Amino acid sequence: MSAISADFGINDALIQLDVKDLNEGSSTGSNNFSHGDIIESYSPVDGQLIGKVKMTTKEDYEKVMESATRAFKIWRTMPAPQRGEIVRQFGEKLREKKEALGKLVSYEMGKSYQEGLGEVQEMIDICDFAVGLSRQLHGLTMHSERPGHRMYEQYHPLGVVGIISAFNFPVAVWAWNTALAWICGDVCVWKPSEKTPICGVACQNIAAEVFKDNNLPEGICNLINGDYKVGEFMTKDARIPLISATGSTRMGKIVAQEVAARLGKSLLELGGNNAIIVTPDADIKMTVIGAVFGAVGTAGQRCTSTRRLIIHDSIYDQVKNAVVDAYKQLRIGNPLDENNHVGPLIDTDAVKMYENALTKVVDEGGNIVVEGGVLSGEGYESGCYVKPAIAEAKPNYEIVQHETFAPVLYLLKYSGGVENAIDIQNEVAQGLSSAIMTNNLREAERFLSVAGSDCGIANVNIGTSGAEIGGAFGGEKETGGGRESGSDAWKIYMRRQTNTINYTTELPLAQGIKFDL
Ligand code: UN1
Repeated sequence: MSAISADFGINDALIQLDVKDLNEGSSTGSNNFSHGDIIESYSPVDGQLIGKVKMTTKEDYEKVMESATRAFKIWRTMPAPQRGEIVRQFGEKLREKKEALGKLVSYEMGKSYQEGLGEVQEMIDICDFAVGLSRQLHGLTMHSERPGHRMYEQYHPLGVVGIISAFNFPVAVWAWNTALAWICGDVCVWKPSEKTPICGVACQNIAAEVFKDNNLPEGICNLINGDYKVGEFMTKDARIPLISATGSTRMGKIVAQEVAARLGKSLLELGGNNAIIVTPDADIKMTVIGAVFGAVGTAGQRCTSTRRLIIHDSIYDQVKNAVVDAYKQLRIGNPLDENNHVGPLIDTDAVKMYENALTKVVDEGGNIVVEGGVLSGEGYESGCYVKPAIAEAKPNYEIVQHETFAPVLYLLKYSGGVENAIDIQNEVAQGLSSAIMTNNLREAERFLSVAGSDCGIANVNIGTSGAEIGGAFGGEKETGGGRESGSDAWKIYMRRQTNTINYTTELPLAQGIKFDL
């Protein structure tokens, strides 16, 4: 194994987060209800067992729901700015534990330590955002058509919010949901990915401590463990008005149907197939940084990872050569070692999908320009380390239409005007993130116009990944249509009520209807 650079090692982190001797799920914060089969978490970094948790059985789940429902009745009556104060304290705790949690994220998920820290930073940022928002949950006041009447709208909490999150952002996506849901007055039940359960326990511990310190009920924050069957407890449960789910489009379609069948609401953040358009007016140096970080950062396992570069034919060779050269600098290895750029994939199933994608693109006529492959030998014992690969392809290849959660970048060529590149970009089923590299105002504005990118995120002169929490995050089409984190995404966590108050002695009806008795 390559040496871990910081003095503060993974063991110290596990101790600080109270997940060191996690054995059979004995430490899931204050509400440890799970008694089912054991899930073992192995690190993709070195293949070592990190800890074990127990799955949540149906009976366990019922206890969680009882606790959550009870807690909601108390939490919802607390003024929103006071709830904001609790979220502020949670953000402070995250600041204290940033290194430890960042390290655990890196070790359990496999992203670089820097990215692990960045993920915890997103949690801190959303807490700050939520604290301010806790004084701004405002509705509108309208003019009534009737004299002596006042009409306005207000927002109330929904109740129990169910959160299903993915392995690739094992802590931040939960925080985006939970920080907002909490200030809105909701309580949360969270099922993290069964691939990163220890991150879930660590977060639960941190949050539980804050609620305990403030003499608040433990059921405001709840953790359940398990696979999709445990998720189903929530998606089919009419006591949960909102399910926020992050993961594959396949999973999202099932969740959407189950939740819709009981007329619940769902907030879906699903697959992306994100492209950067590179026009003749692009700054090549910036393009290379944006494209390489977008394609190989988090080993290509972000929803916002760059999967396609759509390059104008006049600069195609120049851009291709610059990106290929940059790939030669990439160091692949232990993500806790800050010298490395690329860590492992999450597991060997992900490695198989990566290999299949490379075989498929060649079968379809593609041309590999940066060779892929699975690494073996010292430091790569987990079998999860792969080489970031680049293939020249055609936009209509089946594999190019598909989201492969791995560092595989497709180079596509366009000719003529920017509208042709936009057409290629929009041809896929997914609609999360998109970018254009250009110094040409007309091209940039065209890309952002109604006839431009059809994605939830459209950037100019930055890459597709690394969205800030202040904006609404999410995408269209098969990405699911949900919006999380910033802007007015809070509204999905609340129910809107329209109130009309008559302060006269008459009872005039709306629409001028006469109803004399
Ligand atoms: C995800 O991959 O599910 O924009 C979330 C980004 C991050 C969030 C990604 N802020 O890449």
